[in-house]
Amino acid sequence: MSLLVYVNGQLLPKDKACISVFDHGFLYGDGIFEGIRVYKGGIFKLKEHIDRLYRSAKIINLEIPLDKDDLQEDVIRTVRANGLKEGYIRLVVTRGVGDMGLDPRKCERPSIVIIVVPMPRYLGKPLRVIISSTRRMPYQCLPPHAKTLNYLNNILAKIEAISAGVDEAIMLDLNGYVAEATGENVFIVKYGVLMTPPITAPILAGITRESIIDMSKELGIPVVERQLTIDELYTADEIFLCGTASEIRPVIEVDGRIVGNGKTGPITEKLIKHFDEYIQRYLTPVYG
Ligand code: PXG
Repeated sequence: MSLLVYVNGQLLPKDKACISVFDHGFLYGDGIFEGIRVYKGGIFKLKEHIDRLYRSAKIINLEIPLDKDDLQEDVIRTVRANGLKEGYIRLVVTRGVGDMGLDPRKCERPSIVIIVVPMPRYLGKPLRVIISSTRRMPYQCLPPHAKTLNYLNNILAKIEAISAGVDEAIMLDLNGYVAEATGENVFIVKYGVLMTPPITAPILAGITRESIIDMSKELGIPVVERQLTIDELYTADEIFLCGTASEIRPVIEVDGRIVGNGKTGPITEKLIKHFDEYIQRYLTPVYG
């Protein structure tokens, strides 16, 4: 059976699911999105993702033409229609169909798309990274807490990682402090403490990041949110990246330097082991 894609309230077969070339999401990247995981027939932290989508919408001054409950129902309906038990949901809201010119008033109604696809688990899979020369967009230019359709900044960093023959890129802020990876937040372990850049840094307020902080409290691991420097990254005992798609992935090499002993560190391992049990508690069931 072909995948069914939700487009503005309708479930359409994959090859019939289309958006106008006049949509400002396509023309200008004018829109927002969420990436959400499905585990064991349940949607992980659905409410948190829906809340973040509406916050992103507010930041870019876009009014989603559905209330939160209805949109949440439509997400569940799309997953159910596809019979998906494990996978990934991409929820996209654009400014809508307009004409040439940036003016968002030309767009009558935002477009809403929900795509669900199978996705493998990446939990625990090690990564090699570089520090990218492309800096994370500062909040003075684009509010980093809005998960917008403008990912070119991150894509340039990703291209740099690919050219360097590694898996991922860590981006710095304009002052040279660690910000985040191209689609993941960054944690390090140093002095026996788990550390991550604060929410005031130019980073996305990751839902996995929040889950890590939550799990650390449950496991009695001390967590500090503070600015991190490049040398702290180079000399960290452990580093991991976290995000919806990546889950929790240990970083074993940064700019050619081996992290710790080159294996998954003990605190990262503890969090990875706890993750599946933690997920269980935050699943919205899709199949009753
Ligand atoms: N930072 C950025 C810039 C992100 O885009 C995260 C952190 C992690 O947030 P969550 O809420 O997922 O823990 C993200 C989100 C992909 C992909 O295909 C991943 C994201 C965005 C776009 C694509 O891997 N991650």
